[in-house]
Amino acid sequence: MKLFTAVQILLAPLALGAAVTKVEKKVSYDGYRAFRISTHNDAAAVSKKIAGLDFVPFNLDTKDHMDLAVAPKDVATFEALGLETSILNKDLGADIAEEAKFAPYETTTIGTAAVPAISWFNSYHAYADHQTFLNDLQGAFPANSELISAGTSGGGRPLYGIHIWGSGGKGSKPAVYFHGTVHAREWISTMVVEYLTYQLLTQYSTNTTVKAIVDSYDFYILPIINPDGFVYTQTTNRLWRKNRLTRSGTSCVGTDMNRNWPYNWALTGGASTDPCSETYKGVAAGDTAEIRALVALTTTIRAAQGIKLFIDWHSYGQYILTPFGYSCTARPTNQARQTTLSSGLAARIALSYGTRFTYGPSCSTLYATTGSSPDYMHAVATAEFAWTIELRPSSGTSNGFVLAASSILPAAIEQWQGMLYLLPTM
Ligand code: 0X9
Ligand code: ZN
Repeated sequence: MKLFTAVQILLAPLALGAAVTKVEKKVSYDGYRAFRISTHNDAAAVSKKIAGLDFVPFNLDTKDHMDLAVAPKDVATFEALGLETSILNKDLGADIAEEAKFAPYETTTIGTAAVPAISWFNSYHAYADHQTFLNDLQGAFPANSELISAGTSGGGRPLYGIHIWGSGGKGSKPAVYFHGTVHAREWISTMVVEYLTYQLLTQYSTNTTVKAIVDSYDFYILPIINPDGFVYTQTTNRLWRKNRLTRSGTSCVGTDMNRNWPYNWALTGGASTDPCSETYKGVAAGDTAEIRALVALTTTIRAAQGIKLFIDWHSYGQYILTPFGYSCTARPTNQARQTTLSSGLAARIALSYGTRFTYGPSCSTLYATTGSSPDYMHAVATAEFAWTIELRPSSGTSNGFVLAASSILPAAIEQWQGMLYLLPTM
């Protein structure tokens, strides 16, 4: 693990010349209409009917329903198919335009240091501002935090993050380890992970519960582990999921980093071998720059302190998913404890706004995945708990990945309340 100064992290994106090959036209979703189609356990039949239409699929678990956005030119044809549908959103482009109204970056002061203002959480933000946010936040709390970087992405961007510790001193406690934005389009995960970081640091000296939590664990938090994909969602295609790795022999770009971790990667059924698929697993386990760097960081943390809790923050669907993804029957040896804690977490999350989170083992609750991070973290990095949290919205509403900015704070507050239960209880 390398430590970076604020200046180095800020300047890093300027050194990207080699990765930028051509300027692509921004993808427009204006007039795209989002639908939910009931599939009644026969998604193949639905897929056959809509083949040939221009649409963007949203969900990977299509047993019950398929959510998708249909291009304006095909909406009438789609509606004439007579499928059992409901409209999720009339104009995806309009919501994307609304969501792109980023508020200017503002700071306030704590003592003499500039800290990002809480208004940060009123809108989404440009990639460069996310780096400034973390640099400024860390800069205000130098006594118990440091900036970290796991390394660099395929496009040369830093896999930056923050390490926070308490009264026991740096590196003295088991680790709580968070990853955000592995899937580029899941913008709410960036904001929620930043909010949790913000609360841990700004409340440490005033809130006894927070002090006890930070004194018990070393936090390693990386809000954007897929920076190349994230930047691409802001410059070119809001609904991009994978990283931006190009490979020989295909014009399709990107590997799904949540299918690339080196644990049971070779099993079939939980990922795609097609480079054009949204769940493309790569050619070999861990053959992306990001996963190689994150494996190294994880190995270091594990060796130094051990990992108590890992959470990979995603959207959407409102799920708390425990291992395993590779098998629907395999269970961790501490399954009973995993169930108690994930059910307790769901209950605590619901207390804030009534938001319902479904919990359970990931394969049997949602679908099979191979090479996903929680399987690796639990089985290889021996994290006691290694979960996926799929944030708002629920799978039954709205536009999925495009969540209105007015929902950022509620989505973050309910998770913070959840953490105030989970971290002292586990
Ligand atoms: O497919 C994924 O990687 C995650 N869902 S998302 O829509 N955010 O892409 C879910 C991973 C959870 N693991 C399993 N379902 N096995
Ligand atoms: Zn995801």
